Amino acid sequence: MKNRLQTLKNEILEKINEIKSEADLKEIELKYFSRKGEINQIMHSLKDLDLELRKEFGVLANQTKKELEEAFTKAKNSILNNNDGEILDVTLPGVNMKRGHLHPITIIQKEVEDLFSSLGFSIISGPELESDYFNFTALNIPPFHPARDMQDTFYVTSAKDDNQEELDLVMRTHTSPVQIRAMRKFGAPLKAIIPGRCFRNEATDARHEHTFYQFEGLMVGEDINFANLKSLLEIVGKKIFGPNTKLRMRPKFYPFVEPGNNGEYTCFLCSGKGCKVCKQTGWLEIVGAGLIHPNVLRAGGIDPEKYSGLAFGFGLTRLAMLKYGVNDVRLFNSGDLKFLQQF
Ligand code: FA5
Repeated sequence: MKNRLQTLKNEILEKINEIKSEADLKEIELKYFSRKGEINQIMHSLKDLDLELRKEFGVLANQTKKELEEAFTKAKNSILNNNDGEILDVTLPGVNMKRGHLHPITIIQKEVEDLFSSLGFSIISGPELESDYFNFTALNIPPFHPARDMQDTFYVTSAKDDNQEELDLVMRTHTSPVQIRAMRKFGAPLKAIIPGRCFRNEATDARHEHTFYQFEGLMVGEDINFANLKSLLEIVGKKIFGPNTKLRMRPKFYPFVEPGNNGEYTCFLCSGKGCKVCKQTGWLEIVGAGLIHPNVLRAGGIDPEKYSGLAFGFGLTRLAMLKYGVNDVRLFNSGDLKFLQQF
């Protein structure tokens, strides 16, 4: 009995090693592992043995059967899946991948980029960690000037520039420093917009975030004037808020423009009649703008006697709030899927 068992074991292991196809599998399964297969026949014949022998061979036979079944299952999986042990059912339906979509601020940014590209503007970007010089001084806001108080700033430990000189770094408070970088890099004439992230040390509330988006517009050339600025801002307003939108410009001080103004559009919700969104005024304050100050042109390496320029800065995050009727700016950075899935 013992010999018969050992011979059968050797024979089956040899056959398992030679399995090459599903047909081989079936043949071996039928011959050895089926209900009437040779292994079961041996197991069956145990009952004819004496009690003592049955005990001894019973243990051995069960152990051999288990070993052979495991070897066969492994060979079977390997043939069926061509992949050690893992079962692949190609008839199962695929897993449906959830697709994301653009963030609402990116949607507005792309709309604005499309508009300005169609008007011949380039789209450029600049660093978010900026030197104090580009963020303030070059924009006609010298150190210790009270105008620095208009933007509460995150100052960052100073670093050294390429010439090993100390640099004071700030998280840029607006996209305006890229005006200087663009003028230095491309010279005049120049037409560009600069969308990007800005940072201010704000006590945050429904309208103020520490991290928000702006987009800057800049046009430098001969005879650029206030009429050019007004018509550009009118085009943007009509594109974003609808064709009946009107613009009004009221004086406002920004050190880097002269004259400076605040651009306001008729409220898209009440068409200028007065409502909650425009605080009953009929107008929405959206954009700071003006003609570029001669000192700023000079800092950008451009001769103010020959060239003039216009510049404007929109709060992109505020545009998204108005367009989508979002009443709290902090939702945009919250990562809250219930909020984001609405767009
Ligand atoms: C500026 O930042 C100027 N650089 C804009 C400018 C550019 C003026 C070129 C003239 C010429 P101001 O601080 O007003 O200006 O910000 C512009 C817009 O950014 C605001 O109207 C507002 O929409 C948005 N903004 C400012 N601070 C925040 C904030 N904490 N959270 C969200 N949006 C903000």
